[in-house]
Amino acid sequence: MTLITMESRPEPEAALAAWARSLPPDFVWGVSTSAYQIEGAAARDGRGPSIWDLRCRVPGGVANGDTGDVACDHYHRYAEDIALMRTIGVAAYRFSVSWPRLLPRGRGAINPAGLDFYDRVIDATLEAGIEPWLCLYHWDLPQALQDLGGWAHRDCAGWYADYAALCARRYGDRVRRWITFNEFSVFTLFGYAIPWAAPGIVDRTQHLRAIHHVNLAHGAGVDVLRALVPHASIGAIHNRQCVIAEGGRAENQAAAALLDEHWNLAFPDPQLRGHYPPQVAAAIEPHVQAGDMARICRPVDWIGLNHYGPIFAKADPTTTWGYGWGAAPPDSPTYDIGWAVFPDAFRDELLELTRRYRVPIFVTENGCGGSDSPDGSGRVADPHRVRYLSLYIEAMRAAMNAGADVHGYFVWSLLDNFEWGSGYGPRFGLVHVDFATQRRTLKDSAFWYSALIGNRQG
Ligand code: IFM
Repeated sequence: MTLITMESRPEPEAALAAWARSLPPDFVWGVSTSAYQIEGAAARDGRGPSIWDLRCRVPGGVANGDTGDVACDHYHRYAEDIALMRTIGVAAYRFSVSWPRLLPRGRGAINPAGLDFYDRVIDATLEAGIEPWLCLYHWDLPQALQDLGGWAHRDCAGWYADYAALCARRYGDRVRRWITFNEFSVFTLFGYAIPWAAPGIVDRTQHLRAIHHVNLAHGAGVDVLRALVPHASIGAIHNRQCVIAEGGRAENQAAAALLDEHWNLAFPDPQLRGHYPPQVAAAIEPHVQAGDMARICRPVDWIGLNHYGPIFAKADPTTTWGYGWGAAPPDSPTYDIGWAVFPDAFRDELLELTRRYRVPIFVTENGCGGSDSPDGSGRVADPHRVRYLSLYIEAMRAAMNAGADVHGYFVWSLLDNFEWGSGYGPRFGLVHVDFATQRRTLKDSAFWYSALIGNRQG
């Protein structure tokens, strides 16, 4: 690893650093990853194919024809990656388990090598003094279950519950923090209505059924975890970003309202308030059975918020739901990959979540994609990410000062990784990965974050 002198490291602003130090000791500073995005070893040791393995083989499915076959080779390099987390000084590591690594066909025969892998990850994380936060689902459905209908099939909720029980029985002795799903609305919308993700289906009915069955799976997962891991602290991760009508124009308002329901409300509202938002409720009604809302609305201990910036909607009659992705105002601040930078929207989202759902919040993802690369000395300077993190953590501070019930913050991501349909183009890591050599280099932002959170390794 390249050594960078103290003088050259970016430092957090004094006021922000002092605030971070003043937080209660149980405020959680962490980093996040997900299985398909980092593990690689896609065909090793008995792992079965996931919907993303197939998506990567669809022409045009992923930029540059990239795949998660090797990714960051975390499957073999997890110890090095955990050592990097220790160097940064995080208290928590959110990762996901690959369902097809444990159950190659989604149900039935168990793959012992897959179970062993997460034993090793969990044990090494704990040995490093870092708390593992285990997410059961970050988008990599076993392909064998997709062949049966995937999330559009009501039984998928039961298949998921069985998988959750397997994880709970195996890891519940060491893992306290459990997450049922990551970003419900992203994988259902982009998987079943707008074909930007696996399985690439475009169908209103399947989208509605997927929404409902994923909600049922969440509820079943909470019940399984409560029953099998008595000390579990259980949450679900929601992506929420305010939806703005492109150009503020009247003809885009209806599009923004419907996208807001699909993107921001269709999961947390039924899970935490017991009902769907109005337009979704009307459309989904044929797929709801007696007792379902009680099955979905199960008490959780906290919710996760994944937030990057606002999104923009425009009317588009050619799409499944009549809305499309709009553009940010031309003068908006954006980062490298074109996403809008609006820290005030993050502050408002934290306050709105607190008001609407009244459960503790962890920011489980926030971060900045770029095209970082090492300079001649091997240093990876990423001032855009340092600035982004600084602005957004400052916004979190403002939200907390105004009453937002926030208990932790995780950067997306520890490593540069497979960014789904964008392949390996956008880099989100605090750690640069040279995908040709798998060499890891701490970026300036890693040093900055380490200084902010009070690196235990000092
Ligand atoms: O890489 C993704 C992650 O898998 C889910 N949340 C957003 C990140 C950046 O796009």
